[in-house]
Amino acid sequence: MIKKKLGPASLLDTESILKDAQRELALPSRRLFAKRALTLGGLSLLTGCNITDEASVNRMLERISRMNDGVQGWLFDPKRLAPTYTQAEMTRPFPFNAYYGIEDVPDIDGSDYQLEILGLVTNKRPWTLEQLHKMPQNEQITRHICVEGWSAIGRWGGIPFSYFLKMIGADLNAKYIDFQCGDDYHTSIDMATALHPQTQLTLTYDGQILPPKYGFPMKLRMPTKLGYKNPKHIVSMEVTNKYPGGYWEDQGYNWFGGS
Ligand SMILES: Nc1nc2c(c(=O)[nH]1)N[C@H]1C(S)=C(S)[C@@H](COP(=O)(O)O)O[C@H]1N2
Ligand SMILES: [Mo]
Repeated sequence: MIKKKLGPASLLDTESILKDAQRELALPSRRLFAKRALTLGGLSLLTGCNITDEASVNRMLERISRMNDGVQGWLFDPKRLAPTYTQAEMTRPFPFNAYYGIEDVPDIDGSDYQLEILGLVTNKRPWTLEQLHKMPQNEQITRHICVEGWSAIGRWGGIPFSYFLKMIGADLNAKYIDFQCGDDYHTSIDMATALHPQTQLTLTYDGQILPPKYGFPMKLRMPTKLGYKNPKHIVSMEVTNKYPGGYWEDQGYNWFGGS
């Protein structure tokens, strides 16, 4: 653990705080740092610390250093619900984010789309969008938190993921679910999160078919996880006991990514 010596509270040395946080997060390279600017705002969202003075900086660094997957998996309480909001509180426009610019959002044809199911599942038949839209749906208005330092409230509709997993006969004792996306993204989650009541196979945004920029034809929405754990443009999912990693996770982001 690093302890920082800082000057007066008003003179926080942002650069050196970020450098220490980067070291604690084990972010591997300058390349990643340049691509994903780590900000003080992002760090305070990630750790839940309001970074205002020397004591809070140390608290934040301590929290980051404790952020290893083992401890966070243990901290996870499947009964804890993320806060929900009213329609009036929605963020408009809801921000777009990806590892590329909005002009490169994948153009996926919904008419011949099929969601592929792989791994430890009894029923491996793929699902068309029409079939998915006929399944039971619910809605949530929740906050999406991105580690880059912004958060936004959106209204999402779709299939409760626990329902979907049971329906396809997924092995609910398996450890992980990996999601491959229509771009070159993938991320994976633990089974407890998959079964969380607010984890949703999302088909709509604000009552409309999910627009391409937010992940058409489908994303996984988890208000208990940071933005990068919420895969957009899902084309296949695999239930597995083999640790799958993910696009950002393989570059040093914390796998658990809880919020
Ligand atoms: N397929 C895919 N999913 C992704 C990403 C991506 O680049 N590709 N970026 C992640 C990150 S870091 C964030 S913050 C959210 C952004 O979702 P939004 O565009 O709906 O705000 O998508 C997540 N899921
Ligand atoms: Mo993000």
